[in-house]
Amino acid sequence: MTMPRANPSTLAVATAIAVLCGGWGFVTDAGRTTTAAPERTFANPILPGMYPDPSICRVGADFYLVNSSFEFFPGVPIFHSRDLVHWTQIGHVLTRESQLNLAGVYSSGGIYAPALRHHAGRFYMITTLVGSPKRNGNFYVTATDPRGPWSDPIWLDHGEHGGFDPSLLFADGETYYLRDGKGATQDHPLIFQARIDPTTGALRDPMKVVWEGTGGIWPEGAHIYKMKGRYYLFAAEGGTEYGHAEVVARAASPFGPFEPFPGNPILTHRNRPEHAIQATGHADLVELDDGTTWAVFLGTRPQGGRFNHLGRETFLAPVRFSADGWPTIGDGGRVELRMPAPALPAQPAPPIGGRDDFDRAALGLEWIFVRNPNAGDLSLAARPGYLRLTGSAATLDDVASPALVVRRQQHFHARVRAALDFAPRETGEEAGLTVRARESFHYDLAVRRAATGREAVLTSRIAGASTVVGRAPLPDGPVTLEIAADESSYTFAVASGNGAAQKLGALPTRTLSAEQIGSRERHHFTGVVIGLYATGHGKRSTVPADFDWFEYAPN
Ligand code: 6LW
Repeated sequence: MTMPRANPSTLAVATAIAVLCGGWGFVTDAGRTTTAAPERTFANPILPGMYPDPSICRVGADFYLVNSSFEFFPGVPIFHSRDLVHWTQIGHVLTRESQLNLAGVYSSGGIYAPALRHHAGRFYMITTLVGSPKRNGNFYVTATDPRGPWSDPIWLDHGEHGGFDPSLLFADGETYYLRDGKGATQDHPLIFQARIDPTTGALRDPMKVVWEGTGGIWPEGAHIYKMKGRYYLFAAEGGTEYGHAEVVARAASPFGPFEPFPGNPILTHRNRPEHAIQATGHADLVELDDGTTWAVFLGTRPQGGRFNHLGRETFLAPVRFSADGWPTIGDGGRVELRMPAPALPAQPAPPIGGRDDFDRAALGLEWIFVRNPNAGDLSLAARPGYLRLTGSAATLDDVASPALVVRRQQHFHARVRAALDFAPRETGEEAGLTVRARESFHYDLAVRRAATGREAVLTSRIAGASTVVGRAPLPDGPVTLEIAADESSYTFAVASGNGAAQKLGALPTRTLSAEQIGSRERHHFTGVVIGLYATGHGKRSTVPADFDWFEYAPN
């Protein structure tokens, strides 16, 4: 498949960055040095780790943002910010099985590309469920409080098959429902739209093709906005990898005809192969009271060449409009790891990571499960101060709900440790720490029982084949499991009692990259998660695994 040719943007950037949030020290005529307010900048990505397909909305001074969540439960993390830069997770949108049943959903299926909107006192989150043996398609849920509860799904498949990346526009007293749908070939879907009744989801018109994109593969992630007296249709194109881009078209009517911007794409790094940020696209916009417009979008930070293992992350950049009303994202479509910040009072968010002593009644919002968890596999109450996981028959290799709780790896450099009290009685009973990309790709640092006694074992599972990389006998008693991550490798170690950590081996990050996995599997849209697990390998464990604490320390 040929990637579309790059289309260099010819748009002149009209607005100087300094106008947005400037200030420089300068020497006055009198020789005194006056220091203006230092220029405020922010660091991209604004949400590091697996947070792709961001969608944003504003309610007064508050911003809310959601991301795709794939095979993970609860689904669709939701964040709040007041400065667009610092985000605090306030919950998940899909928290009940009646909203999200991931049984049988393959990894990198599940929940794709949500869109978040607010209208007349109500939040709407619309998304697609992919790969369920039961029911797939587009649906939305609503809430008056973004922290929940959110309603049960209102399905929008209307008897039609296909369609993904849905979005909503509330304008003109109407609710416009936009989504991808069938095109001439699978990788050239078309963008369809209809008006719907927002309370029932009923279509008020037949779905109609409103745009075909500019010719690149996978026109997707489309959103339509009413801005500056016109309807602007933004879409991603070029596939979600290194050819990714954002393009724009506009029309006088919400159903078009849409005129593409001659300077498209308005965001891409496909011509910057050496840049730290790659694969930029899939943007959503928000307008501020000061008249500025900002985009959140996905991007990756590949390591060691073109290998990204943290997944697609959320980035922020200003949107600038030319004199004739065409928008461009960043600096003529280019974005940076550090950019001038929005002119909003800074509102720092709690730091990412730290130690969880499992002393609270519920797990923190950073913890997620692979598919809907089985309640009997996990308890914070059975042994106060510990997270108790009881291994079920399911293993980490199965498309199932193993006794597994994970968090995203959000930093290239991190030290992850867990204290485990586990005395397996039978062969096959195992518990430990895993670095997971999907069922067929993960690294496990396990405690288990061998014929000779208890041991720590490091196993690498690559393309569905498991290899023991290191092992060490373990005396009885609690152990500390440790993973030291850097850009290129994970180093695994175990310590028992107060003893020194013993290294079991190091494994490459590259093997868990989207590029390496994607070359062997149908899709790989996710990034690495790290977490705690237990399994009985085909039968329920006779003893639980008690985790005293877990620490994720970026360094
Ligand atoms: C998302 C779509 C995409 O729905 O990946 O490749 C999907 N593009 O826009 C999952 O992130």
